[in-house]
Amino acid sequence: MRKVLIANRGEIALRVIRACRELGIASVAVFSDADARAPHVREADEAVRLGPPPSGESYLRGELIIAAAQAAGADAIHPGYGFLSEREWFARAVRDAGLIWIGPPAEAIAAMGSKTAARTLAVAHDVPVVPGTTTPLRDAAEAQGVAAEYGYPVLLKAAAGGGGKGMRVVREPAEMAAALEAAQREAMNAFGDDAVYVEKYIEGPRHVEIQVLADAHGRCISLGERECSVQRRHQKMIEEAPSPAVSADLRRAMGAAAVRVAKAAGYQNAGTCEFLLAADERFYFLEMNTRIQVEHPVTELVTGIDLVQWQLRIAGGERLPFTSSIDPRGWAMECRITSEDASNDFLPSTGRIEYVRIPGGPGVRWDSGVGVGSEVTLFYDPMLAKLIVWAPTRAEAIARMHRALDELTIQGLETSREFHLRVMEDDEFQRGAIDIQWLERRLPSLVGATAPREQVEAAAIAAALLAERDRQRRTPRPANGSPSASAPDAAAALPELQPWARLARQRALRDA
Ligand code: MV4
Repeated sequence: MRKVLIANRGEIALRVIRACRELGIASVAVFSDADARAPHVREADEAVRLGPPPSGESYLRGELIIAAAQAAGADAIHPGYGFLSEREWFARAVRDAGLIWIGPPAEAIAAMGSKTAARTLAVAHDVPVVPGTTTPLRDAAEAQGVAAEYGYPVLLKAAAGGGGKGMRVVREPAEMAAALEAAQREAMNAFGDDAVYVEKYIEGPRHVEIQVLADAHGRCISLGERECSVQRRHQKMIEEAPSPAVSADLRRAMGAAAVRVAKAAGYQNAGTCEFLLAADERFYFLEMNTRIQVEHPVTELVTGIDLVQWQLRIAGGERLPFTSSIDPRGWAMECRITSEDASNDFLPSTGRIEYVRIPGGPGVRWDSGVGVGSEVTLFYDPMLAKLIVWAPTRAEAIARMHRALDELTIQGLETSREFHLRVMEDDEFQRGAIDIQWLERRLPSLVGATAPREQVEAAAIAAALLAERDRQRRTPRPANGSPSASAPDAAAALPELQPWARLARQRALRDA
């Protein structure tokens, strides 16, 4: 493999470019008009324009992307995540065009695309799934019959689903007919397929997923789990590896189950098996994600294995040199820094990034697709960057993440930085007492909380400025002007405590 086209944008495009460079492979970026000056375009060896900003006219134009790869003389395509990464037809079209697809075979994508087919495959290979059906429900009466067998509550799910679309919790028989109709309608709208099946509803589980790597020579290993329970409306906000809820024995069992599913699907390349982990330590296979995931860096930091490099090497035919599954070392945590205002129901924020201070120091990794001058629009995902840390223990990883978030400054738009700081300060989060409902439950106290350190710092700075104003009033001003001449102005802004506190932190503490 000599040249790879990256059919994506933002941080993951940069991540792939970096892996290519380390392996001596040339890179070709693609871009929409919104991204003409984006970092991934500047970093790649070459770049090809796709079209106008909307994804449907740029990053989702598979045929155009394949033509661009051929014109550039690329011999492979890496799809990143999202966009075309899990489209069976695209994987097939890339292969049919004589290019290497850096991902699983189209057949493996297809095998995992239907949730009911994936369940059937899991059951056939002794992998636990949530009790339920594997065939589409005909009507409410049939659904009620199944629910009576497993006991309420149950969950109706779209067979073609994923991401929570077409899901309905049903707590009693009387709710069934309306819920089934709603789930079928939503499934038809989202996937063009109204097949809905039913499962027992698991209350308050964790979302734990297993990273696997499979080569083209029959070797498949687990790289352990990621804990992804801190999410809101199916958008993950914080991920970590390992999971505070997973023992070495449980890791072995879940890893073995994930490898069985992957092997049964004829899987190759990097993939992830999603599980629900119940409070009683039972785990249930949900689905397999047939792509590199946003949160892959936490696995890289605890295993020392470069997953994106291995994606490229596996696609090039190399054998995995690891003879067994890999155990984690230390603790890694990732915060997805998004352009959202957590104090305003995560309202997306847009604008030009005016200033960035990137955290650094021991154990800190910053995977970002934006920089000063980047325009953040509503065309794409609001994730600006991933802040990832490693430390020997979970408590030290949390302290390090807090320190790194504290160093981070992004000016020009609202970001999730303060939300993430509040989570790091939360006692339940610190105890690892999280599940998939935790964030929704905890949000009021998280965003309502005062920022203890920032308030104290703001008060300290205010006191210093007032003292300086008093001093200046008592001392004659030097003829050439004094550097603290602006102190009275700043002090006058005191009534606006919140914005002022932020400015005071950023300007006075940092740049003075
Ligand atoms: C479940 C469940 C509880 N019980 N299945 C959400 C999306 C899809 N991947 C499966 N999902 C769930 N399936 C049963 N039988 C709860 C969820 C769920 C969830 C799962 C993982 C991560 C976040 C979630 C948020 C809400 C619901």
